[in-house]
Amino acid sequence: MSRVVTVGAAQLGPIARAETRTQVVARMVAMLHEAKRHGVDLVVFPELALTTFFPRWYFERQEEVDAFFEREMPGPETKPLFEEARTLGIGFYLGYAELAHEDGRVRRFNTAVLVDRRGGIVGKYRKIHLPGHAEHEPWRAFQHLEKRYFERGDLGWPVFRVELAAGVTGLVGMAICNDRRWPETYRVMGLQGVEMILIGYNTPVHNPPAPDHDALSHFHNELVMQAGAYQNGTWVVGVAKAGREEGVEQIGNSIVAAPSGEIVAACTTTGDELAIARCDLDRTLSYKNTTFNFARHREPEMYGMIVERKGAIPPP
Ligand code: ING
Repeated sequence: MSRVVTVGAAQLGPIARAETRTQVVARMVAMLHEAKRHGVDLVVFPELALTTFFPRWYFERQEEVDAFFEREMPGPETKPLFEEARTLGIGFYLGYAELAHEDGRVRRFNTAVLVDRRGGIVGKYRKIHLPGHAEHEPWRAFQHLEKRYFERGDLGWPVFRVELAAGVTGLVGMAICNDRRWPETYRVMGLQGVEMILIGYNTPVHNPPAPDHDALSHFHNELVMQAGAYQNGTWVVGVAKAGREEGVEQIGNSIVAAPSGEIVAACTTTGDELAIARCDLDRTLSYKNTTFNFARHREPEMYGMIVERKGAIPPP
């Protein structure tokens, strides 16, 4: 018995600030067609895939920031992507900046949606781990103002039961960029039986507060997703917005990690590139039923500190 979903990690190269959503959507539609030629069922695009990674800049005026946000999904410029995907029978993950009117106020999230093979939005996730800082820090070569421009996500990490390929239904979850560095992200979905986690990211090579980590950016990228996959018996698909974008070098290194933790597909450029993997969802079972049989082996009574304590408190 096997339940194979053919996945396309659709890495995007740089998106210039001046590039329009229509131009970016055209690049994505071209990747959907390449994916179709290779029998791909599900395509994963990066985080904030419709615009340049604008948190690298400090903006005085909110209107300048809001120009990077979507007020509806799909909207006029993204509808062609949804329609083409539906025509091709391909589902996809799309990261974008969401501006919503909820609870009587404007809310701004770093969001991803899961669209099924019929072009319908079947899942939404709003980024919970927002890295960087909230105030302008001119000492940095470039800013990372996600804590300024986005609210913390309020949807948790839901897992969705979706028909991912003809006759193949699977349990899919989503995360965004910095989420992938935190084990809790994977475990919350693992505790819902997740079989495939989709993660888009924009990761600068250089991290101003820790330049000594720069040389390890690929190692850390792979380490966290391989670990998350293995420790929760799930497939993990990580997809970059890559390359030198408005003067900032961002890693590519998009990968597909199997439940074993092995990397089974990878991009090797920093441009628009499709890495393809045949993912048998039943390969999760040998991990979920043995080593990581949570119901049999976990000891949550001993884990209280993980949710009760935010920062580390060493002994006196
Ligand atoms: N980007 C980066 C990420 O978590 C970062 C931020 C870079 C954190 C390097 C630590 C080291 O991949 C986003 N968008 O979260």
